[in-house]
Amino acid sequence: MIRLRDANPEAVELGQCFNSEITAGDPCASIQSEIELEAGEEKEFVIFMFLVDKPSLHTNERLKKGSKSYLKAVETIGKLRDIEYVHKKFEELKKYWDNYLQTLQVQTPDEKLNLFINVWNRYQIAVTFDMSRNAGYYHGGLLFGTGIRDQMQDIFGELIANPEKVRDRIIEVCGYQFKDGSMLHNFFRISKSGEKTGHSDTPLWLPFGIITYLKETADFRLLDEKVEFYDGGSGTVLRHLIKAVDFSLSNLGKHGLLKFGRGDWNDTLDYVGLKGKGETVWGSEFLAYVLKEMVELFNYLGFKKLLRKYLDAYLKIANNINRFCWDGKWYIRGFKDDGKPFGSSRNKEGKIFANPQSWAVISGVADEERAKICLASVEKYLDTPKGPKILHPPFTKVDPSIGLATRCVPGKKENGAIFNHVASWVFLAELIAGDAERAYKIYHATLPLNNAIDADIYKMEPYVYSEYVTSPDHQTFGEASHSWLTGSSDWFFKSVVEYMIGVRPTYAGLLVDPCVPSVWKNFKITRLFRGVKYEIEFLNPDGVNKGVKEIWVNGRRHSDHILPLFKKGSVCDVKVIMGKI
Ligand code: IFM
Repeated sequence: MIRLRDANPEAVELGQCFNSEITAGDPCASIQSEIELEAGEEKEFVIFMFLVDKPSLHTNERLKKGSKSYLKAVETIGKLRDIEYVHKKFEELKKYWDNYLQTLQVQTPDEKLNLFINVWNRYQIAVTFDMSRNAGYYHGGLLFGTGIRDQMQDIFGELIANPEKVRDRIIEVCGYQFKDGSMLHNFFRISKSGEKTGHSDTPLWLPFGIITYLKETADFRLLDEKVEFYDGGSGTVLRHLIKAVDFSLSNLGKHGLLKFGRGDWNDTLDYVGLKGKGETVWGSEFLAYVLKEMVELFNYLGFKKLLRKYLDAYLKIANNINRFCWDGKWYIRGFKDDGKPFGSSRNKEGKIFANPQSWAVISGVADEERAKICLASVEKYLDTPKGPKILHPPFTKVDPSIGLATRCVPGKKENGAIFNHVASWVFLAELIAGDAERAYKIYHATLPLNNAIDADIYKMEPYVYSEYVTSPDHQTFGEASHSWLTGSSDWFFKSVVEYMIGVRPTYAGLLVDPCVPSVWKNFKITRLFRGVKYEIEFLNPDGVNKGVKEIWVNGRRHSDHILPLFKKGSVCDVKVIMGKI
Protein backbone atom coordinates (compact mmCIF):
# COMPACT_ATOMS: atom_id res chain seq x y z
CA MET A 1 0.00 0.00 0.00
CA ILE A 2 1.26 3.49 -0.77
CA ARG A 3 1.22 5.76 2.23
CA LEU A 4 1.03 9.37 1.20
CA ARG A 5 1.32 12.14 3.72
CA ASP A 6 2.68 15.62 3.16
CA ALA A 7 3.54 16.37 6.78
CA ASN A 8 4.86 13.85 9.35
CA PRO A 9 5.83 11.22 6.78
CA GLU A 10 4.96 7.80 8.17
CA ALA A 11 8.35 6.32 7.36
CA VAL A 12 9.97 8.87 9.63
CA GLU A 13 7.42 8.41 12.40
CA LEU A 14 7.53 4.62 12.35
CA GLY A 15 11.22 4.36 11.51
CA GLN A 16 10.51 2.10 8.59
CA CYS A 17 10.41 2.56 4.82
CA PHE A 18 7.79 0.72 2.80
CA ASN A 19 9.55 0.13 -0.49
CA SER A 20 6.69 1.82 -2.23
CA GLU A 21 6.68 3.20 -5.72
CA ILE A 22 4.93 6.37 -6.78
CA THR A 23 4.04 7.19 -10.34
CA ALA A 24 2.49 10.62 -9.88
CA GLY A 25 2.63 13.51 -7.46
CA ASP A 26 5.89 14.51 -5.83
CA PRO A 27 8.02 11.41 -5.42
CA CYS A 28 11.16 11.27 -3.33
CA ALA A 29 13.68 8.51 -2.82
CA SER A 30 14.74 7.31 0.61
CA ILE A 31 17.34 4.84 1.77
CA GLN A 32 17.12 3.05 5.08
CA SER A 33 19.89 1.40 7.09
CA GLU A 34 20.16 0.53 10.74
CA ILE A 35 23.09 1.80 12.71
CA GLU A 36 23.65 1.01 16.37
CA LEU A 37 25.64 3.42 18.46
CA GLU A 38 27.04 2.99 21.94
CA ALA A 39 26.71 6.07 24.12
CA GLY A 40 29.20 8.66 22.85
CA GLU A 41 30.21 6.52 19.91
CA GLU A 42 30.63 8.01 16.43
CA LYS A 43 30.31 6.13 13.18
CA GLU A 44 30.94 7.53 9.76
CA PHE A 45 29.19 6.22 6.71
CA VAL A 46 28.88 7.40 3.16
CA ILE A 47 26.05 6.94 0.71
CA PHE A 48 26.86 7.03 -3.00
CA MET A 49 24.61 7.39 -5.94
CA PHE A 50 25.83 6.32 -9.35
CA LEU A 51 24.74 6.73 -12.89
CA VAL A 52 25.17 3.53 -14.84
CA ASP A 53 24.66 2.77 -18.50
CA LYS A 54 21.06 2.31 -19.50
CA PRO A 55 20.17 -1.42 -19.48
CA SER A 56 20.11 -2.86 -22.95
CA LEU A 57 16.57 -2.66 -24.32
CA HIS A 58 16.75 -6.24 -25.59
CA THR A 59 18.34 -8.17 -22.75
CA ASN A 60 17.38 -5.87 -19.86
CA GLU A 61 20.86 -6.55 -18.53
CA ARG A 62 22.20 -3.94 -16.22
CA LEU A 63 25.92 -4.26 -15.71
CA LYS A 64 27.20 -7.16 -17.70
CA LYS A 65 29.96 -8.92 -15.74
CA GLY A 66 33.31 -8.19 -17.29
CA SER A 67 31.98 -5.33 -19.41
CA LYS A 68 33.84 -2.03 -19.43
CA SER A 69 31.19 -0.36 -17.28
CA TYR A 70 31.19 -3.27 -14.86
CA LEU A 71 34.96 -3.12 -14.39
CA LYS A 72 34.85 0.63 -13.99
CA ALA A 73 32.10 0.34 -11.38
CA VAL A 74 34.02 -2.34 -9.45
CA GLU A 75 37.18 -0.22 -9.51
CA THR A 76 35.35 2.92 -8.36
CA ILE A 77 33.45 1.14 -5.60
CA GLY A 78 36.68 -0.49 -4.44
CA LYS A 79 38.37 2.89 -4.05
CA LEU A 80 35.39 4.39 -2.33
CA ARG A 81 35.46 1.77 0.41
CA ASP A 82 38.47 3.64 1.76
CA ILE A 83 37.05 6.51 3.80
CA GLU A 84 40.26 8.55 3.45
CA TYR A 85 39.87 8.41 -0.32
CA VAL A 86 36.28 9.64 0.07
CA HIS A 87 37.41 12.57 2.20
CA LYS A 88 40.08 13.43 -0.36
CA LYS A 89 37.56 13.36 -3.21
CA PHE A 90 35.12 15.47 -1.23
CA GLU A 91 37.82 18.06 -0.53
CA GLU A 92 38.67 18.13 -4.25
CA LEU A 93 35.02 18.72 -5.08
CA LYS A 94 34.75 21.57 -2.60
CA LYS A 95 37.91 23.09 -4.00
CA TYR A 96 36.55 22.83 -7.52
CA TRP A 97 33.46 24.82 -6.55
CA ASP A 98 35.44 27.30 -4.46
CA ASN A 99 37.70 28.05 -7.41
CA TYR A 100 34.73 28.21 -9.73
CA LEU A 101 32.82 30.66 -7.54
CA GLN A 102 35.87 32.77 -6.72
CA THR A 103 35.93 33.94 -10.34
CA LEU A 104 33.16 36.38 -9.45
CA GLN A 105 32.20 37.57 -5.97
CA VAL A 106 30.19 40.56 -4.85
CA GLN A 107 29.86 42.26 -1.50
CA THR A 108 26.85 44.52 -1.26
CA PRO A 109 24.73 45.67 1.69
CA ASP A 110 22.17 43.05 0.59
CA GLU A 111 23.05 39.66 2.10
CA LYS A 112 20.38 37.78 0.17
CA LEU A 113 21.52 39.18 -3.15
CA ASN A 114 25.15 38.35 -2.25
CA LEU A 115 24.19 34.75 -1.52
CA PHE A 116 22.40 34.38 -4.83
CA ILE A 117 25.04 36.07 -6.98
CA ASN A 118 28.02 34.47 -5.24
CA VAL A 119 26.73 30.93 -4.94
CA TRP A 120 23.28 29.84 -5.99
CA ASN A 121 22.81 31.63 -9.31
CA ARG A 122 26.12 30.28 -10.52
CA TYR A 123 25.27 26.78 -9.39
CA GLN A 124 21.87 26.82 -11.02
CA ILE A 125 23.40 28.16 -14.24
CA ALA A 126 26.09 25.45 -14.21
CA VAL A 127 23.41 22.79 -13.80
CA THR A 128 21.10 24.15 -16.49
CA PHE A 129 24.09 24.61 -18.81
CA ASP A 130 24.87 20.91 -18.54
CA MET A 131 21.38 19.48 -18.24
CA SER A 132 19.53 22.19 -20.18
CA ARG A 133 15.85 21.26 -20.43
CA ASN A 134 16.74 17.60 -20.82
CA ALA A 135 15.13 14.67 -19.06
CA GLY A 136 14.34 15.57 -15.49
CA TYR A 137 11.63 15.81 -12.95
CA TYR A 138 9.27 17.84 -15.15
CA HIS A 139 10.22 16.99 -18.70
CA GLY A 140 10.56 13.60 -20.31
CA GLY A 141 13.76 14.53 -22.11
CA LEU A 142 13.00 12.45 -25.17
CA LEU A 143 10.58 15.11 -26.28
CA PHE A 144 12.68 18.14 -25.43
CA GLY A 145 16.35 17.21 -25.76
CA THR A 146 18.81 20.07 -25.35
CA GLY A 147 17.05 23.24 -26.41
CA ILE A 148 19.29 25.49 -28.49
CA ARG A 149 17.47 28.59 -27.27
CA ASP A 150 17.96 27.58 -23.64
CA GLN A 151 21.52 26.40 -24.14
CA MET A 152 22.68 29.72 -25.59
CA GLN A 153 21.21 31.63 -22.63
CA ASP A 154 22.56 29.28 -19.99
CA ILE A 155 26.08 30.57 -20.46
CA PHE A 156 26.49 33.79 -18.50
CA GLY A 157 27.84 32.33 -15.27
CA GLU A 158 29.64 29.43 -16.92
CA LEU A 159 31.49 31.76 -19.27
CA ILE A 160 33.31 33.48 -16.43
CA ALA A 161 34.74 30.27 -14.98
CA ASN A 162 34.88 28.01 -18.04
CA PRO A 163 35.09 29.95 -21.29
CA GLU A 164 36.54 26.93 -23.14
CA LYS A 165 33.51 24.86 -22.26
CA VAL A 166 31.21 27.54 -23.67
CA ARG A 167 33.38 27.80 -26.80
CA ASP A 168 33.02 24.04 -27.39
CA ARG A 169 29.28 24.27 -26.87
CA ILE A 170 28.96 27.10 -29.40
CA ILE A 171 30.85 25.05 -31.96
CA GLU A 172 28.65 22.07 -31.19
CA VAL A 173 25.51 24.18 -31.66
CA CYS A 174 26.83 25.55 -34.99
CA GLY A 175 26.73 21.93 -36.16
CA TYR A 176 22.94 21.95 -35.88
CA GLN A 177 22.56 24.83 -38.30
CA PHE A 178 21.45 24.18 -41.89
CA LYS A 179 23.14 25.74 -44.91
CA ASP A 180 20.27 28.22 -45.30
CA GLY A 181 20.79 29.50 -41.74
CA SER A 182 17.80 27.71 -40.20
CA MET A 183 18.35 25.49 -37.15
CA LEU A 184 17.24 22.44 -35.30
CA HIS A 185 15.24 23.60 -32.30
CA ASN A 186 16.73 21.00 -29.99
CA PHE A 187 19.28 18.24 -30.22
CA PHE A 188 20.28 14.93 -28.69
CA ARG A 189 24.01 14.72 -28.24
CA ILE A 190 24.36 10.97 -28.60
CA SER A 191 22.31 10.48 -31.74
CA LYS A 192 23.12 13.95 -33.14
CA SER A 193 19.50 14.23 -34.12
CA GLY A 194 16.86 16.77 -33.23
CA GLU A 195 13.67 18.47 -34.28
CA LYS A 196 13.25 21.32 -36.72
CA THR A 197 10.17 22.97 -35.33
CA GLY A 198 10.28 26.33 -37.10
CA HIS A 199 10.26 28.52 -33.97
CA SER A 200 11.12 31.99 -35.23
CA ASP A 201 13.67 32.87 -32.55
CA THR A 202 15.74 29.67 -32.53
CA PRO A 203 18.26 30.58 -35.28
CA LEU A 204 18.97 33.90 -33.56
CA TRP A 205 20.14 32.39 -30.28
CA LEU A 206 23.32 31.20 -31.99
CA PRO A 207 24.49 34.77 -32.79
CA PHE A 208 23.40 35.73 -29.28
CA GLY A 209 25.68 33.05 -27.79
CA ILE A 210 28.61 33.86 -30.09
CA ILE A 211 28.45 37.58 -29.33
CA THR A 212 28.16 36.99 -25.58
CA TYR A 213 31.25 34.76 -25.76
CA LEU A 214 33.27 37.24 -27.83
CA LYS A 215 32.54 40.15 -25.52
CA GLU A 216 33.73 38.18 -22.53
CA THR A 217 36.85 36.66 -24.07
CA ALA A 218 37.82 38.72 -27.14
CA ASP A 219 38.74 35.33 -28.62
CA PHE A 220 38.02 36.35 -32.21
CA ARG A 221 39.78 33.22 -33.50
CA LEU A 222 36.48 31.51 -32.82
CA LEU A 223 35.07 33.27 -35.90
CA ASP A 224 37.62 31.47 -38.11
CA GLU A 225 36.83 27.95 -36.86
CA LYS A 226 35.28 25.78 -39.54
CA VAL A 227 32.16 23.84 -38.61
CA GLU A 228 30.01 21.56 -40.75
CA PHE A 229 26.42 22.45 -41.47
CA TYR A 230 23.82 19.92 -40.41
CA ASP A 231 22.91 19.24 -44.05
CA GLY A 232 26.45 19.08 -45.39
CA GLY A 233 29.23 21.44 -46.38
CA SER A 234 31.01 23.66 -43.93
CA GLY A 235 31.66 27.28 -43.10
CA THR A 236 33.47 29.37 -40.53
CA VAL A 237 31.70 30.41 -37.34
CA LEU A 238 31.51 33.90 -38.86
CA ARG A 239 29.61 32.39 -41.79
CA HIS A 240 27.28 30.56 -39.39
CA LEU A 241 26.69 33.83 -37.56
CA ILE A 242 25.84 35.75 -40.73
CA LYS A 243 23.66 32.95 -42.09
CA ALA A 244 21.57 32.86 -38.91
CA VAL A 245 20.81 36.57 -39.11
CA ASP A 246 20.27 36.58 -42.87
CA PHE A 247 17.87 33.66 -42.55
CA SER A 248 15.77 35.68 -40.10
CA LEU A 249 15.93 38.76 -42.31
CA SER A 250 14.57 36.69 -45.19
CA ASN A 251 11.65 35.62 -43.02
CA LEU A 252 9.72 38.86 -42.57
CA GLY A 253 5.98 39.32 -42.98
CA LYS A 254 3.57 41.96 -44.22
CA HIS A 255 4.54 44.58 -41.62
CA GLY A 256 8.26 43.90 -42.10
CA LEU A 257 8.34 42.01 -38.80
CA LEU A 258 9.71 38.54 -38.07
CA LYS A 259 7.21 35.82 -38.91
CA PHE A 260 5.93 33.94 -35.87
CA GLY A 261 6.42 30.43 -37.20
CA ARG A 262 5.63 27.67 -34.72
CA GLY A 263 6.16 30.05 -31.80
CA ASP A 264 8.89 32.32 -30.50
CA TRP A 265 10.50 32.40 -27.05
CA ASN A 266 6.99 31.68 -25.88
CA ASP A 267 6.44 28.09 -27.03
CA THR A 268 2.76 28.25 -26.17
CA LEU A 269 1.94 30.90 -28.79
CA ASP A 270 2.14 28.02 -31.22
CA TYR A 271 -0.89 28.74 -33.45
CA VAL A 272 -0.39 32.45 -34.08
CA GLY A 273 1.69 31.95 -37.20
CA LEU A 274 0.82 28.42 -38.20
CA LYS A 275 -0.33 29.50 -41.68
CA GLY A 276 2.90 31.40 -42.29
CA LYS A 277 1.52 34.92 -41.98
CA GLY A 278 1.50 35.82 -38.28
CA GLU A 279 4.28 38.12 -37.05
CA THR A 280 5.95 38.38 -33.66
CA VAL A 281 6.74 41.69 -31.99
CA TRP A 282 8.92 40.19 -29.27
CA GLY A 283 10.75 38.16 -31.96
CA SER A 284 11.28 41.30 -34.03
CA GLU A 285 12.69 43.12 -31.02
CA PHE A 286 15.00 40.19 -30.39
CA LEU A 287 16.07 40.34 -34.03
CA ALA A 288 16.65 44.09 -33.62
CA TYR A 289 18.77 43.41 -30.54
CA VAL A 290 20.90 40.87 -32.45
CA LEU A 291 21.26 43.29 -35.37
CA LYS A 292 22.45 46.02 -33.02
CA GLU A 293 25.00 43.61 -31.61
CA MET A 294 26.15 42.70 -35.15
CA VAL A 295 26.67 46.39 -35.87
CA GLU A 296 28.78 46.75 -32.72
CA LEU A 297 30.84 43.66 -33.59
CA PHE A 298 31.51 44.65 -37.19
CA ASN A 299 32.28 48.18 -36.14
CA TYR A 300 34.89 46.83 -33.72
CA LEU A 301 36.33 44.49 -36.36
CA GLY A 302 36.30 47.24 -39.01
CA PHE A 303 34.03 45.27 -41.41
CA LYS A 304 32.39 48.40 -42.84
CA LYS A 305 30.15 46.78 -45.48
CA LEU A 306 28.63 44.34 -43.01
CA LEU A 307 28.23 47.12 -40.48
CA ARG A 308 26.21 49.22 -42.94
CA LYS A 309 24.09 46.27 -44.03
CA TYR A 310 23.03 45.38 -40.48
CA LEU A 311 22.63 48.96 -39.35
CA ASP A 312 20.23 49.50 -42.20
CA ALA A 313 18.31 46.33 -41.28
CA TYR A 314 18.18 47.39 -37.62
CA LEU A 315 16.76 50.80 -38.44
CA LYS A 316 14.09 49.28 -40.68
CA ILE A 317 12.94 46.73 -38.09
CA ALA A 318 12.96 49.31 -35.29
CA ASN A 319 10.92 51.65 -37.44
CA ASN A 320 8.38 48.92 -38.33
CA ILE A 321 7.93 48.01 -34.68
CA ASN A 322 7.35 51.61 -33.68
CA ARG A 323 5.10 52.30 -36.65
CA PHE A 324 2.85 49.22 -36.58
CA CYS A 325 3.01 47.86 -33.04
CA TRP A 326 2.59 50.79 -30.67
CA ASP A 327 -0.84 50.47 -29.10
CA GLY A 328 -0.92 53.83 -27.33
CA LYS A 329 0.34 52.72 -23.93
CA TRP A 330 2.31 49.59 -24.80
CA TYR A 331 3.54 47.42 -27.68
CA ILE A 332 1.26 44.66 -28.96
CA ARG A 333 2.44 41.03 -28.85
CA GLY A 334 2.02 40.31 -32.55
CA PHE A 335 -0.19 39.90 -35.58
CA LYS A 336 -2.04 36.63 -36.07
CA ASP A 337 -2.32 34.78 -39.38
CA ASP A 338 -5.54 36.69 -40.11
CA GLY A 339 -3.66 40.00 -39.70
CA LYS A 340 -5.42 40.88 -36.42
CA PRO A 341 -3.30 42.14 -33.53
CA PHE A 342 -3.17 40.38 -30.17
CA GLY A 343 -1.75 41.57 -26.87
CA SER A 344 -3.59 44.79 -27.63
CA SER A 345 -6.03 47.03 -25.75
CA ARG A 346 -8.53 46.01 -28.46
CA ASN A 347 -8.53 42.40 -27.19
CA LYS A 348 -10.71 41.18 -24.33
CA GLU A 349 -8.16 38.77 -22.89
CA GLY A 350 -4.38 38.77 -23.11
CA LYS A 351 -4.44 42.55 -23.66
CA ILE A 352 -0.87 43.19 -22.57
CA PHE A 353 2.21 40.95 -22.54
CA ALA A 354 5.40 41.79 -20.66
CA ASN A 355 7.97 40.64 -23.24
CA PRO A 356 7.31 43.20 -25.99
CA GLN A 357 7.65 45.96 -23.37
CA SER A 358 10.87 44.78 -21.72
CA TRP A 359 12.53 43.96 -25.04
CA ALA A 360 11.49 47.24 -26.63
CA VAL A 361 13.83 48.71 -24.01
CA ILE A 362 16.53 46.01 -24.06
CA SER A 363 16.77 46.21 -27.87
CA GLY A 364 16.85 50.00 -27.89
CA VAL A 365 13.77 50.09 -30.15
CA ALA A 366 11.71 52.26 -27.76
CA ASP A 367 12.78 55.86 -27.35
CA GLU A 368 12.95 57.30 -23.83
CA GLU A 369 9.32 58.39 -23.80
CA ARG A 370 7.88 55.10 -25.06
CA ALA A 371 10.19 53.16 -22.75
CA LYS A 372 8.75 55.04 -19.79
CA ILE A 373 5.15 54.60 -20.93
CA CYS A 374 5.34 50.89 -21.71
CA LEU A 375 7.22 50.08 -18.49
CA ALA A 376 4.62 52.04 -16.55
CA SER A 377 1.94 49.88 -18.20
CA VAL A 378 3.79 46.77 -17.03
CA GLU A 379 3.70 48.16 -13.52
CA LYS A 380 0.02 49.08 -13.78
CA TYR A 381 -1.38 45.90 -15.34
CA LEU A 382 1.14 43.14 -14.63
CA ASP A 383 2.58 43.81 -11.18
CA THR A 384 1.87 41.46 -8.28
CA PRO A 385 3.54 41.31 -4.85
CA LYS A 386 5.62 38.41 -6.19
CA GLY A 387 6.75 40.01 -9.44
CA PRO A 388 5.29 40.93 -12.84
CA LYS A 389 3.02 38.51 -14.69
CA ILE A 390 3.67 37.32 -18.23
CA LEU A 391 0.34 38.73 -19.52
CA HIS A 392 -2.97 40.19 -18.40
CA PRO A 393 -5.80 39.37 -18.20
CA PRO A 394 -5.30 35.63 -18.57
CA PHE A 395 -7.23 33.73 -21.23
CA THR A 396 -10.36 32.00 -19.97
CA LYS A 397 -11.44 30.63 -23.35
CA VAL A 398 -9.47 28.45 -25.70
CA ASP A 399 -8.43 30.53 -28.68
CA PRO A 400 -7.25 28.32 -31.56
CA SER A 401 -5.80 31.34 -33.33
CA ILE A 402 -3.32 31.80 -30.47
CA GLY A 403 -2.61 28.33 -29.18
CA LEU A 404 -1.56 26.45 -26.10
CA ALA A 405 -1.23 29.52 -23.84
CA THR A 406 -5.01 29.85 -23.97
CA ARG A 407 -5.41 26.24 -22.85
CA CYS A 408 -3.28 26.72 -19.73
CA VAL A 409 -5.12 27.31 -16.47
CA PRO A 410 -5.50 31.10 -15.86
CA GLY A 411 -2.74 32.32 -13.55
CA LYS A 412 -0.45 29.39 -14.24
CA LYS A 413 2.39 28.80 -16.70
CA GLU A 414 2.29 30.96 -19.84
CA ASN A 415 -1.29 32.02 -19.16
CA GLY A 416 -0.72 34.81 -16.67
CA ALA A 417 1.72 33.31 -14.16
CA ILE A 418 4.67 35.21 -12.73
CA PHE A 419 7.06 33.63 -15.21
CA ASN A 420 10.48 34.30 -13.73
CA HIS A 421 12.31 34.44 -17.05
CA VAL A 422 9.92 37.18 -18.15
CA ALA A 423 10.28 38.95 -14.78
CA SER A 424 14.08 38.94 -15.12
CA TRP A 425 13.73 40.81 -18.45
CA VAL A 426 11.46 43.42 -16.85
CA PHE A 427 14.11 43.78 -14.13
CA LEU A 428 16.80 44.29 -16.79
CA ALA A 429 14.67 46.75 -18.76
CA GLU A 430 14.09 48.86 -15.64
CA LEU A 431 17.85 48.97 -15.02
CA ILE A 432 18.52 50.00 -18.60
CA ALA A 433 15.83 52.66 -18.28
CA GLY A 434 17.61 53.84 -15.12
CA ASP A 435 14.93 53.06 -12.49
CA ALA A 436 17.07 51.28 -9.90
CA GLU A 437 14.48 51.44 -7.12
CA ARG A 438 11.74 49.78 -9.14
CA ALA A 439 14.20 47.19 -10.46
CA TYR A 440 15.29 46.41 -6.91
CA LYS A 441 11.66 45.97 -5.87
CA ILE A 442 11.13 43.45 -8.68
CA TYR A 443 14.34 41.65 -7.69
CA HIS A 444 13.12 41.07 -4.15
CA ALA A 445 9.53 40.34 -5.16
CA THR A 446 10.73 37.39 -7.26
CA LEU A 447 13.66 36.19 -5.14
CA PRO A 448 12.98 32.55 -4.16
CA LEU A 449 14.53 33.11 -0.74
CA ASN A 450 11.80 35.65 0.05
CA ASN A 451 8.91 33.71 -1.43
CA ALA A 452 9.88 30.38 0.08
CA ILE A 453 9.30 31.85 3.55
CA ASP A 454 5.71 30.66 3.05
CA ALA A 455 7.04 27.18 2.38
CA ASP A 456 3.64 25.47 2.47
CA ILE A 457 2.44 27.77 -0.27
CA TYR A 458 5.64 28.17 -2.31
CA LYS A 459 6.53 24.45 -2.16
CA MET A 460 9.90 24.69 -3.92
CA GLU A 461 13.57 25.03 -3.08
CA PRO A 462 14.40 28.50 -1.67
CA TYR A 463 17.82 28.62 -3.35
CA VAL A 464 17.03 28.21 -7.04
CA TYR A 465 14.57 29.93 -9.33
CA SER A 466 11.54 28.04 -10.53
CA GLU A 467 10.12 28.52 -13.97
CA TYR A 468 7.01 30.22 -12.63
CA VAL A 469 4.95 31.15 -9.59
CA THR A 470 1.17 31.20 -9.80
CA SER A 471 -0.27 34.71 -9.90
CA PRO A 472 -3.28 36.12 -8.02
CA ASP A 473 -5.36 34.92 -11.02
CA HIS A 474 -5.22 31.42 -9.53
CA GLN A 475 -6.30 30.26 -6.09
CA THR A 476 -2.82 28.86 -5.39
CA PHE A 477 -1.22 32.32 -5.71
CA GLY A 478 2.44 32.04 -4.68
CA GLU A 479 2.96 28.37 -5.55
CA ALA A 480 6.15 27.74 -7.53
CA SER A 481 6.60 25.12 -10.21
CA HIS A 482 9.29 23.66 -12.48
CA SER A 483 12.21 24.52 -10.25
CA TRP A 484 15.70 24.59 -11.87
CA LEU A 485 14.27 24.54 -15.42
CA THR A 486 14.49 28.23 -16.16
CA GLY A 487 16.75 30.80 -17.71
CA SER A 488 15.86 33.30 -14.99
CA SER A 489 18.85 32.52 -12.82
CA ASP A 490 21.15 33.45 -15.72
CA TRP A 491 19.30 36.65 -16.53
CA PHE A 492 18.96 37.85 -12.94
CA PHE A 493 22.65 37.10 -12.47
CA LYS A 494 23.68 38.88 -15.67
CA SER A 495 21.45 41.86 -14.94
CA VAL A 496 22.66 42.34 -11.37
CA VAL A 497 26.34 42.03 -12.31
CA GLU A 498 26.32 43.89 -15.60
CA TYR A 499 23.56 46.47 -15.17
CA MET A 500 23.00 46.97 -11.43
CA ILE A 501 26.55 46.75 -10.12
CA GLY A 502 27.17 47.71 -13.70
CA VAL A 503 30.41 46.00 -14.63
CA ARG A 504 29.91 44.61 -18.11
CA PRO A 505 32.09 43.18 -20.83
CA THR A 506 32.59 45.12 -24.04
CA TYR A 507 35.04 44.26 -26.81
CA ALA A 508 37.40 46.95 -25.59
CA GLY A 509 37.27 45.95 -21.91
CA LEU A 510 35.10 46.08 -18.80
CA LEU A 511 32.66 48.98 -18.75
CA VAL A 512 31.67 50.56 -15.42
CA ASP A 513 28.07 51.87 -15.32
CA PRO A 514 26.24 51.17 -12.03
CA CYS A 515 22.51 51.64 -11.42
CA VAL A 516 21.90 50.81 -7.76
CA PRO A 517 19.40 51.47 -4.99
CA SER A 518 20.25 54.71 -3.22
CA VAL A 519 20.83 52.90 0.10
CA TRP A 520 23.89 51.19 -1.35
CA LYS A 521 26.68 53.49 -0.15
CA ASN A 522 29.53 51.05 -0.52
CA PHE A 523 29.80 47.81 -2.48
CA LYS A 524 32.42 45.66 -4.16
CA ILE A 525 32.86 43.19 -6.95
CA THR A 526 35.81 40.94 -7.70
CA ARG A 527 35.72 39.52 -11.16
CA LEU A 528 38.06 37.54 -13.37
CA PHE A 529 38.09 39.04 -16.85
CA ARG A 530 40.37 37.87 -19.66
CA GLY A 531 42.79 36.44 -17.10
CA VAL A 532 42.95 39.59 -14.93
CA LYS A 533 41.45 39.83 -11.46
CA TYR A 534 39.58 43.14 -11.18
CA GLU A 535 38.87 44.20 -7.59
CA ILE A 536 36.40 47.03 -7.87
CA GLU A 537 35.09 49.05 -4.95
CA PHE A 538 32.22 51.54 -5.32
CA LEU A 539 31.69 54.49 -3.00
CA ASN A 540 28.33 56.22 -3.21
CA PRO A 541 28.47 58.97 -0.54
CA ASP A 542 25.52 60.97 -1.95
CA GLY A 543 23.27 57.93 -2.32
CA VAL A 544 22.63 58.36 -6.04
CA ASN A 545 21.17 55.66 -8.29
CA LYS A 546 23.41 56.41 -11.24
CA GLY A 547 26.41 58.54 -12.16
CA VAL A 548 30.14 57.94 -12.01
CA LYS A 549 32.24 60.94 -10.90
CA GLU A 550 35.68 59.41 -10.67
CA ILE A 551 37.45 56.16 -11.47
CA TRP A 552 40.85 55.26 -9.99
CA VAL A 553 42.86 52.36 -11.42
CA ASN A 554 45.81 51.09 -9.38
CA GLY A 555 45.93 54.44 -7.56
CA ARG A 556 45.79 56.62 -10.70
CA ARG A 557 42.88 58.64 -12.00
CA HIS A 558 41.35 57.00 -15.08
CA SER A 559 39.32 59.18 -17.43
CA ASP A 560 37.44 56.47 -19.34
CA HIS A 561 34.54 54.31 -18.12
CA ILE A 562 36.12 51.29 -19.78
CA LEU A 563 38.80 49.78 -17.57
CA PRO A 564 42.21 49.16 -19.10
CA LEU A 565 43.33 45.64 -20.00
CA PHE A 566 46.35 44.14 -18.24
CA LYS A 567 48.64 41.14 -18.54
CA LYS A 568 47.05 37.78 -17.70
CA GLY A 569 47.56 36.86 -14.05
CA SER A 570 47.69 40.45 -12.78
CA VAL A 571 45.41 42.04 -10.21
CA CYS A 572 43.80 45.39 -10.92
CA ASP A 573 42.57 47.57 -8.08
CA VAL A 574 39.74 49.93 -9.03
CA LYS A 575 37.88 52.59 -7.03
CA VAL A 576 34.71 54.11 -8.41
CA ILE A 577 33.21 57.23 -6.84
CA MET A 578 29.54 57.65 -7.69
CA GLY A 579 27.71 60.97 -7.49
CA LYS A 580 25.68 63.53 -9.40
CA ILE A 581 27.35 64.55 -12.63
O1 IFM B 1 11.26 29.86 -23.72
C1 IFM B 1 10.71 28.66 -23.27
C2 IFM B 1 11.86 27.76 -22.87
O2 IFM B 1 12.70 27.54 -23.97
C3 IFM B 1 11.34 26.44 -22.32
N1 IFM B 1 10.43 26.68 -21.23
C4 IFM B 1 9.30 27.54 -21.57
C5 IFM B 1 9.78 28.88 -22.11
C6 IFM B 1 8.58 29.75 -22.49
O3 IFM B 1 7.76 29.13 -23.41
